[in-house]
Amino acid sequence: VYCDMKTDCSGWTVFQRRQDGSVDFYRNWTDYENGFGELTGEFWLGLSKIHRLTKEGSNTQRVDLGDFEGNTAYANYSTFNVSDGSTEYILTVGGYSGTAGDSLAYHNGMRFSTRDNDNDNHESLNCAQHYTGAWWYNTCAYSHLNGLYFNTANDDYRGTYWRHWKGATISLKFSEMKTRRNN
Ligand SMILES: [Ca+2]
Ligand SMILES: [Ca+2]
Repeated sequence: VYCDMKTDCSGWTVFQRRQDGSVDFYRNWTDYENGFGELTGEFWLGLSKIHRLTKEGSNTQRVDLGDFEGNTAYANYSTFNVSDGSTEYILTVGGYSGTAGDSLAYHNGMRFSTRDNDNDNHESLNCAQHYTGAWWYNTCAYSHLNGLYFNTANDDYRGTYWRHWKGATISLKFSEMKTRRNN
């Protein structure tokens, strides 16, 4: 079994991590397309790579979360893929199981949006600018793991949150998003 920095021996490829606020996640379309950060620390792997990882076969996504009190939770999606750049990286997720609650269903079928490319469903707002993040915004977000990183459990809609676990806008300490091929 081949294992490296971004693919552990269980076959998961991590494509997002937040843990200490060391990397700025309020970035433009090109950065989200190509990726940024450090694979050993905080990073976004890149939408084009996430598309390539999920375009064939069927894939699972797992989201691991941690709060500032030492609690952890996860969300597992037995269906997961991200479309290509020509369709602005539409998210497809389904088959939820886990302990965090399903805060991605609201984003199923949405295109990705960044501050300089508004593809959300909110007619009067640029969700990425308003929420200071980048996500598969609807009108706007039930989960927001690329938001601002706070060092406490702030109640701030611009933060990194997962509505069905800690509440609509309570900042998390840790997040990791990963995918692997279903057998
Ligand atoms: Ca667009
Ligand atoms: Ca909009």
